[in-house]
Parts: sequence; structure tokens; C-alpha cells
Amino acid sequence: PRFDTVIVNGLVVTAADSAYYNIGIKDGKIEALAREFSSADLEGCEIIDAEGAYVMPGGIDGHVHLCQDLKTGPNKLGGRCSDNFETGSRSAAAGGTTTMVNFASQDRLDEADRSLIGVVQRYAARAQSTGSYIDYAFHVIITRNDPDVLQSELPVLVKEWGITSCKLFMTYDTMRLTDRQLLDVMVAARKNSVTTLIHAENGDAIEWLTEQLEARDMIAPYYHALSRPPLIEAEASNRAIALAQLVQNPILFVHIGSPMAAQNVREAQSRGLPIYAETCPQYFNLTWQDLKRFHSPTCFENSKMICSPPPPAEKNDHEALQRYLANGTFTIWSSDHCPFRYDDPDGKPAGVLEHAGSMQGESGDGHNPAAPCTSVYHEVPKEDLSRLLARKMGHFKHVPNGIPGVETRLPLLFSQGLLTGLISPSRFVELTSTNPAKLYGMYPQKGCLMPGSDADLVIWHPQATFKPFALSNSHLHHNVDYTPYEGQTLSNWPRYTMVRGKLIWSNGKIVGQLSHGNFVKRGPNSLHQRPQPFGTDLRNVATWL
Ligand code: DUC
Ligand code: ZN
Ligand code: ZN
Ligand code: ZN
Repeated sequence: PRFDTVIVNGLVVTAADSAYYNIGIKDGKIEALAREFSSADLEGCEIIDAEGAYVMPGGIDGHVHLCQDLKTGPNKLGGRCSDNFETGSRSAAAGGTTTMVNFASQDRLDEADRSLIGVVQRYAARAQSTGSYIDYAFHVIITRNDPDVLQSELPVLVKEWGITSCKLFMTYDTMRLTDRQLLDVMVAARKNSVTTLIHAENGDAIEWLTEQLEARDMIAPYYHALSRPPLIEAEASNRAIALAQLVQNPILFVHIGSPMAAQNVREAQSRGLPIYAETCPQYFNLTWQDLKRFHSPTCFENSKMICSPPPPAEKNDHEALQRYLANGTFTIWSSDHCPFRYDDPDGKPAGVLEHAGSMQGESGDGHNPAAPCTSVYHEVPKEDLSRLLARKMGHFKHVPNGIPGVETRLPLLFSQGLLTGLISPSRFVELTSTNPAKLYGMYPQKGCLMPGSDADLVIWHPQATFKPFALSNSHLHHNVDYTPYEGQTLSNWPRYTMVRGKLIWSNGKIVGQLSHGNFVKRGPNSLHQRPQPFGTDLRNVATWL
């Protein structure tokens, strides 16, 4: 047969356009596209009938945390990760994602982690130990400026591992780099064509505000947001843009959560600077109110919603962020999947016990202390509770930052962005697949449907027959015991997820193999066309740095 599989009757959407055509797949790759294949061409191959539904390049999630074991410091990213590559990739596939880029994080307090190659090897071994249903790659998180390591190891990471992106932090005392360290690492990244991801929050200001809140006993989960008001991200993003411009290094801001920071990005882009931005569903669905919701003064379910940057204050901010999604400011839409369980004392509830009284008088939504508590938190075994107390944790700053969402990333944007008309189907594909593929050096192997590209596809349900439903965590395939989007109405869901020609998810079931997912060796960023140093203008550091 000419093909192994042919997708028929699909409304095929790429970042450029949409049209009805058939897709012929051979040996895991797209072999040919045609208005219609002849019956001779179709003979002997498996036919998948899309029944008029959207067919798109598979989702690429550029921001996933699996098996991340950072334990150091308060105000932390660390906590026990409940998803490994098995459960994480299973959940991703069920939500239409075919490739994920995970973080391999250097632990600054662990001397053994001085070697970035060692860090990457450790994470790669974790992926290999379970396997993965979908393809995967790694960003490296650099938490220290060791010039010798950067000089000797970055070229190896790029050439041998295809790791062409790094993340740098401006906050968290055990992770952040000072401004001059940021400059040093950005210059090293630029020399190696490594795309720099920036977590932009002003760490000093967060620590100062946290102390101010502590002095007033304002340490319940809600105050996490007050320790990081929008100015925190606005200031840091503005500073990072200036530093990036100084050394002419393109940067991508991860998880932008405030309209002020998005506006900084917009302005930099209109000045022609190579500044890119990622945003995530939490910033379009949650507000400070979600951090306030609690059942009784000793119930801290709302620690589930703690993430950094925090959700915006109110619904108006969602609308503002939506405008940046529609007008092209945001480059990619990622999940920032952080799999911290609520029933795990080393997960979400860590630290909310000791100061339980501080919520008194701060009545949240639906507060009824007389009603029985339905919080899972109260079911944490007694010995775990005493272990928590013994560790003297009791504060939002001890709750690991981040929330789960690798599976809901595409469906939320489909319902809230594509079906509402906020963004076009092509913009949907650009945000969820094509741009991450280009930015992270996987295009055109991934992120598009050209002959020769990997046959990574997501096929939705025919819209006319799909019954909207209320999302519940029991629908999801991660190993996390909650979803921040519980109860949200979703109006479609991926029907088929195909990775390199193999169905991984089909009609509500995982049908793929853990051995199928491959490590993706990536190339340079192709979204950014690196300008050649030109002229003799000494204000242009590219001519002399
Ligand atoms: N940064 C992330 O990338 N994820 C969760 C929290 C954080 O600070
Ligand atoms: Zn971050
Ligand atoms: Zn409760
Ligand atoms: Zn993250």
C-alpha cells in the first residue's frame, strides 16, 4: 500500500490556513496531502474518518515539570512531583499533546549538580526508566553562573544532546541569578544559539513583601498573591528586556500572568526586539478569589491554586490578557504542569497548618464552618500531619508553586479561545504547536503538516455532535488529585492523538505504548532569525561583545 494510514474528511488546520483534505501517512511521517486520494491509493491502509472535525498538528507543550526533585529553600518550586514520564505523558496524550518539553533543573545547593550535562543525564534516565507515550525534550534550568561549565558544556548540550534552550530565574533565593549573572549567562547562551527562557519576578521585592505580610500574620494561601502583585512581574520583565537588549540576546518570558508584563512585551516587540512570551491557562481562568475560597478557618484547599506568578486579581485582567492572546503578543500557550498532590504532605498542603488561625475573619466563598468538610486535606494521615508540624512549616511560602494542567491545556483554549471566536483556528495551532516547534528548534519535523514531517496529529470531535460537559478531575489521566478547572464547561475534547503515525489516544482510551515516545534532539530557534552583526556602530554590542 502507498500509505499505512490515511486521515479522511478532516478540516485540516495549520498555522497558515484551513481546508478539507486527506493526509496520507507512511512510516510515521506525513507522506502526502491531497484533496482526495484515489481508491487505489487507499487500498490496504488504515482509514481514520475525522467526520468533518478539525485535524491539527499535535500539541507541543513547551513547559512541563515531571520528576523534578528540587527540595531546596522556601518560596520554592520544589515539592514532590507526583507525575513521572509515564503518567505525565499519558495525561498529555489524552489532552492532544504529542511532544512535551520538560525541565531538567540544576540544584544550586547540590555541588554534584555543577555539571549541566550531569543534570540532563539524570532527567533523561528518569524518562528512560518508565518510557513515555509521547515524544519529549528538555530545557535545562541554570541556577548558577559557572563560566567554566558554561563554556565547556553548553556546546556539548547543543551539539550532542540537542538541548537548545535554558531557563533562568529572577526570583527564588536558591535559583535566581543577579543582574550581572543574567548578563553573563545570556552572553554564553547567545554564543551557543541557546534560547533563553526567563522567569521574571523581582525576588528581592517578593522577599520584602513576604516579611511585611508575615509581620501582620498574613500568611494564608491568599496572601501568596499579595506577596507578588502585578508590579513584581512588570518590573522584572522590564528589566529583563533591558538586559536582553543590552547583550542582544533573544528571550522568551515564561508564564506571563499580568497585563502589565504583557504590555512590556508588546512594547518591546513593537520596537523590533526579539522578545517572546508564553502564557498559560491558569492566568485566564483563576483570580485571587480562587485563592480565598475556603471551607473553614482550618481548611486550606485554596493552596491548590498557588502558582508563581499568581493568577491575576480579577476577571477584567482575563479580558486584558485575552487581547494579548488575540493580537499576537503571546508566542506560545503552555501548561506549566506542576504535579503536586493535595493529599501529599510534601505536595500542595505543605506548610499550611501551623498558622491555621490566620484565616480567621477572612471569610471566603461559601464559608460554612458547621458543614462537614469535604477537603481531602483533612484526610491526610495523622502521622503525616505531625511530620508536617515537626518540620515547622505553616506558611504560603512553603507551598510549592505551580498547578497541574498538561491535559487541559488544549481543550481549555479550544473552548475558550477558538470556539468563542477570540482566536482563529490557525492562531490556535500557532500558539499550541507551530510556534513552540519553531522556538524550540523542532520545526518542520514537528509543528506542521508538511510532507516529511512527523505524523503528530490531534483530531477533535465533530463539533455538531459533541455534548459540552463539566470537567472533573476523574476525567483526567495525570496522577494529581485535583484540577484547578474542576467544573469548567468544555465544548470539545481530542478524539484521536497520533504520535509519529501511531494512535496513542483514541475515543477516550489510551491505546499507545510507553516505549513509543522518543527523545527529540532539537536544533536552533527558527522563530528568531539571528541578525548578522553589521556596521561599526559601537552602540551595537553584537559588533564587539
Ligand atoms: N515557575 C515555573 O516554571 N513553574 C511553577 C512555578 C515557577 O516558579
Ligand atoms: Zn517559573
Ligand atoms: Zn475544609
Ligand atoms: Zn514551570
